[in-house]
Parts: sequence; structure tokens; C-alpha cells
Amino acid sequence: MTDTTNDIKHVASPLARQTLLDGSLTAPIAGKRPIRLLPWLQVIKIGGRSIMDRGAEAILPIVDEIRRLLPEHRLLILTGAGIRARHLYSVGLDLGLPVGSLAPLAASEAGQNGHILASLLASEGVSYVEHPTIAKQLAIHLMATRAVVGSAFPPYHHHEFPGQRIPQHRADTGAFLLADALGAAGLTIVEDVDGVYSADPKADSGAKFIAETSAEELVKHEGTLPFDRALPEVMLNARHIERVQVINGLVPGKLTAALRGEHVGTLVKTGARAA
Ligand code: GWN
Ligand code: ATP
Repeated sequence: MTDTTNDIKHVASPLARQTLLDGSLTAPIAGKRPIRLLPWLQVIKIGGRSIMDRGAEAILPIVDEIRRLLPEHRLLILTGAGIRARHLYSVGLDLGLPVGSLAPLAASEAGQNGHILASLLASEGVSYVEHPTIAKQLAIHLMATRAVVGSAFPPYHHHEFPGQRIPQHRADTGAFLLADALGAAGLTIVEDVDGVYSADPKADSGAKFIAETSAEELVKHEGTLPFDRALPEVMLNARHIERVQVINGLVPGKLTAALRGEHVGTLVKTGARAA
């Protein structure tokens, strides 16, 4: 055996000889702030149930607004799953399907909504891009066009965490994970309510609008939220996205204002801090 072979075996790395399980040992290397991959990107999550399921009445004005936003921003538009996924959960749960089987089925409904939205924007050069394309070739696509559409649902599939029967990482969490991983300029969540309230405003007329809140507060919030419960949990460990705005997509002009940095919905502060 030659010395060269020996050298190759002994790869020099500060992490080579220690466990990855001890945070204090890995911190000097792993504690470094990740770079922003696409700092100019604006991510928009369009609600499946709240927007897409309403059909033309809700979708066409948003398509029109997005069309007018294209010269101003480069967009990753992600769609949620909506009513078809809810039907699927009820049938699947009745049959006893595990959460890891339900997750990809529900995810495919988010993808379908994305295909619909992309078709309506096709004449502007907007296409649906697949999950692997978002992971590997988003930059080249966004150099060729101003915006692309994708599925907001995270592709955890059979790796979805057990514990709950309905997948806990759904479209809102998926959109946030992507926006934060890409180091995007911002994430706007588009719903059919003005933002976060103290309770569901559709069920409780006394619900109070909350203009500004934080992931920390929302983790403790009892009762329902207008997004996945996992979202505030994930936000606590955010690396780049410092705040997310939840807006009402049924009101024309709110999306445009939100992307221009105006406060027109609920701002949710994450755990990320400016560098
Ligand atoms: O099918 O609409 O991507 O972008 O989570 O996986 O369940 O897949 O299992 O590239 O990989 O249905 O086929 O479907 O929505 O997710 O896609 O048209 O392997 O472009 O093939 O990570 O789109 O789809 O549903 O997003 O959210 O072929 Mo669909 Mo979704 Mo397409 Mo995608 Mo899943 Mo792929 Mo995937 Mo699967
Ligand atoms: P998906 O994209 O997963 O299909 P979505 O984001 O379009 O879903 P929902 O999951 O239905 O929509 O969430 C939005 C709804 O949440 C609102 O229409 C509102 O009625 C309800 N809601 C529940 N609790 C609250 C709350 N505390 N504040 C505001 N809205 C709430």
C-alpha cells in the first residue's frame, strides 16, 4: 500500500474525529450563518382552501395582480392543497391510512393547484416547476423568467413525523422552509381573512385583529390559527426570514402593497435576527 492511498483515507476535516451529536464540539464550524442563495426572491404562498377553491372569482383578480407585479419582483409562487386534500384525509383516515401515506396524496393536490395557477400565467412566461427543479434549478429558471409556480407542500412523504394523523407539515410550513432555506427577501401568505385574529373571525364575531405578533406568541396561542400549527414552531429556528406577512388575497392591491414592504396584514416575527 502506498502513502498516497493513506493520505486519501485521512481526509483533513475539523469534524472528522468527533461526534456530530455534541453541539459544543460542532458549534465552531456548524454555528456559522448560512449564505442567502436567492436574496432577491419574493416567495408568495397562495391558500388552497382560502383562494384556489373559490375559483375564478378569487383567482382571476390575483392572477391579474401577479401579472402587474412581474416587472417589479422575481417570484416563487407556491400553492396550498385545499378542499380535495381535506376530502382525501377524511377518506384515508376512515380507512386507517398512516400519516406517511396521506402526506404525499395531499401534497399532490397542492401541486394541482399550482398547475392551474401556472396555466393562467403561462402567457407571461410563468410555468409550474417540479419540486426537484425548485431544489436544484430555481436560479436558472428565474433568470429566464420573472416568476415560477410550485407546490407549497413539503415532500416529506413517508418521512412525515408520526404523532398526528393529519400531516403536520403542510403548505404553510413547506413555503416557509423553502423561503428560509433559499434566504429569500420575504414570504407573504395569502389567505381569505385580513390576517391573524385572536380566534377564527368566521366563527367568532368578537375575534380581535392582531396587526403584529411573533412565532413565540403563536406557539403559545390556544385555539386555531389561519396556518399550520407547525409553522410558528419552525419559525422559531429561522435563519433568514425575519418576518412573514399574512394578508387577505380577496382585497385587490394588498399583495402589491405587501411585496412593497407595506404593513397591510399581520406581521409575524420569527426567531431569525438580522446579521
Ligand atoms: O406531480 O402536481 O413533485 O412538483 O409530495 O412527490 O406526492 O412529485 O410522489 O417532481 O416529486 O402531484 O409524484 O407527487 O404535486 O410532490 O411533481 O406534476 O414524486 O411536476 O414528480 O416532491 O408536481 O408532485 O405531490 O409537487 O406536491 O410531476 Mo404534483 Mo407534489 Mo408534478 Mo411535484 Mo408529491 Mo414530483 Mo414531488 Mo411525487
Ligand atoms: P391550504 O392552503 O392548506 O389549503 P388555506 O391556507 O387556504 O389552506 P385555511 O387552512 O383554511 O386556509 O386557513 C385560513 C382560515 O383559517 C381562514 O379562512 C379563517 O377562517 C381560519 N382561521 C382559524 N383561526 C384563525 C385565526 N386565529 N385568525 C384568522 N383566521 C383564522
